[in-house]
Amino acid sequence: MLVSEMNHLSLLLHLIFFIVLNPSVLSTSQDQFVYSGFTGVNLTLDGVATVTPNGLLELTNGTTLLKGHAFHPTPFHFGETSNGTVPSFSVSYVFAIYCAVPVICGHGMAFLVAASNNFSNTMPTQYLGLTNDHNNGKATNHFFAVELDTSQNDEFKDINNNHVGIDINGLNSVNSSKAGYYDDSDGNLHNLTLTSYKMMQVWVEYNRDSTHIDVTLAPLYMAKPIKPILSTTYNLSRVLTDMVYVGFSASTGTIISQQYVLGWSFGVNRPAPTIDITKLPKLPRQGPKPRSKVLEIVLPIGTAAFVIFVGAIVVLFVRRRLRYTELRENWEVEFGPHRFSYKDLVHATKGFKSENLLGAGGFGRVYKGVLQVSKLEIAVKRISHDSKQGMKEFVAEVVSIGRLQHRNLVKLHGYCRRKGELILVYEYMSNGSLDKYLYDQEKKPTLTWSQRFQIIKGIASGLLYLHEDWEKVVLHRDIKPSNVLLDDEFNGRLGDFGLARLYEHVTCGRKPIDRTAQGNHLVLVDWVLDCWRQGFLVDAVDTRLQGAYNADEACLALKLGLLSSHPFINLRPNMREVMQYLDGNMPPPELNPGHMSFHMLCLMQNKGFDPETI
Ligand SMILES: Nc1ncnc2c1ncn2[C@@H]1O[C@H](COP(=O)(O)OP(=O)(O)OP(=O)(O)O)[C@@H](O)[C@H]1O
Ligand SMILES: *[C@@H]1O[C@H](CO)[C@@H](O)[C@H](O)[C@H]1NC(C)=O
Ligand SMILES: CC(=O)N[C@H]1CO[C@H](CO)[C@@H](O)[C@@H]1O
Ligand SMILES: [Mg+2]
Repeated sequence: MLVSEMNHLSLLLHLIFFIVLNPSVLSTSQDQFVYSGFTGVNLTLDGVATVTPNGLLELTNGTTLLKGHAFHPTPFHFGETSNGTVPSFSVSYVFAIYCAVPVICGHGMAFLVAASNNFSNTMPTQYLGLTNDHNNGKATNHFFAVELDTSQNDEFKDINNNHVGIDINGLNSVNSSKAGYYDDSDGNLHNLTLTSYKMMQVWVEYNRDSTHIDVTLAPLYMAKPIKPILSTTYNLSRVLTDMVYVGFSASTGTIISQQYVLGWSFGVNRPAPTIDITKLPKLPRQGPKPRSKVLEIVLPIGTAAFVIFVGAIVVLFVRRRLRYTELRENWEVEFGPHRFSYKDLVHATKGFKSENLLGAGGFGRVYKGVLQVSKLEIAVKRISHDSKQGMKEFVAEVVSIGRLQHRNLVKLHGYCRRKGELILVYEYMSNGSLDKYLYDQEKKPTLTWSQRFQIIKGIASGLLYLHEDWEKVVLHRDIKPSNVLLDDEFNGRLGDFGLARLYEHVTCGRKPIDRTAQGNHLVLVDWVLDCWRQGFLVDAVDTRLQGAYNADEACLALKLGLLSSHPFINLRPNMREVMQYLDGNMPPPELNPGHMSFHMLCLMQNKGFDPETI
């Protein structure tokens, strides 16, 4: 009575002791055990076999030509039943094999039941640490093993390099089968790769009565398949003795593989207890070092950001390039010094801002700008011009005009060309164009007579220079108040000369005038008549001048204007004479009123006037 109570107490204490000290051991007794992970488990290890800190039983460690053994520390007394018959037993374990080079792997591992736990006299390589070349297969070895063989050895008549075998006393398997399992639902064989480094479970069962040995294999998380992958009949009573050790053996050869056991259970005369697969330790990561979690997140985002960044830069760059693209041709090389870069002009005009717009005419818009480097004030005229035809000649003329230097001409600094566009860069005229004074009465002050007369003289002098002093005859052809510009000293200056040529046959709508001496006069006539009609003649009655003008000068201007447009060419004064009259170096000409019929005046005022028709 007392004895049995004490037994119960010690059993309970035992249980508590084990459960508290070693949570992975759920139950242990003389005829069964189960380890779901090996943390704190007392195993008898030799060779390179170790239990890792997180509870993995590692049989070999990744170094060549080594072996490792792990045994349950205490033997099992199989001979209890006295007649020496090996009892039924059952084992299950979870394993994984890592193979660095999947096509050529190390030799594998074995579960074994043996009379001894001393395997020091064995060899690594193909012997799996079970035997050596002398004792392989000898009855004195007294072991039964189930090999998971991952290399094919012809000397042992291996069927392939991925098989399960039943070994008695040696490595020439009694029976073997390629690794796999039979599906319970359809009975089909599914292959498994032992070296896949996937966790798999093995069940080995020996039946004492039938002497059947069944080996079943399945991926982890799969219930034990009904049909074993390998079955054989072998009376283990002829192999094993009264006392047996159970454990694992593995070896590496010249090629490395690593064998891990994650969980293990064993039962004598009962099924092996179920391994709690939720408690199994984690396998170490193998192969190339994986990227860290941070990198896994940061890298794609970083890459995407980088790609977007580069894309944006490219887009900006291309846009910038497109923004500043110019049209340059070989023939322009000689005009290099007169060529402006579009980029400079964009910067000078603050990107052609509307607040820099000076005005728009028949050819395009004119912008005020300041060149960044020289601080030179410029007027930039953008002319849309698609045709390439005549462009070379025109640019040549622009450049030759650019060489003109006269105080009554607006200097043409140079040009720039883009697709469909010609850009001319002029000297900036701070007081704008004459039309502003003649028509924009509110904004601008009324010009005094002396200012007006100075302007007339200036323009006449500018025209004279264009006609006579310059080696080339340049015709203006487009004289009108908006093309008479005023500098800071209020000198009249001619602008836009030569430009009409660009549109000679296109858009001007004006009859081209002969490049003859007579033609020159016509130009002046146009202008004087314009002034007369729109400005001076009106002013004579206009209160703006309030009679404050020199009657002689006004009369002279008028007479000159009319004379210059005299229908009889030989009666017209030439440009030099006009200049002399204006300067007062010659007495004013007499104007015969008889010559001035109303009809003639009409003729003279006709801008399409052609001398040849008279
Ligand atoms: N060099 C310049 N300096 C200052 N302002 C200028 C200059 N050139 C032109 N402008 C201004 O820009 C306006 C537009 O000039 P633009 O020559 O394009 O037209 P327009 O003279 O009216 O007609 P057209 O196209 O027949 O010459 C002018 O009215 C003038 O006020
Ligand atoms: C494996 O164990 C052997 C013997 O202890 C040792 O020499 C070797 O460095 C170990 N290899 C690795 C990869 O840890
Ligand atoms: C009438 C007029 O606007 N005159 C101006 C011409 O330009 C100079 C210099 O910019 C100014 O000082 C004048 O007032
Ligand atoms: Mg103009």
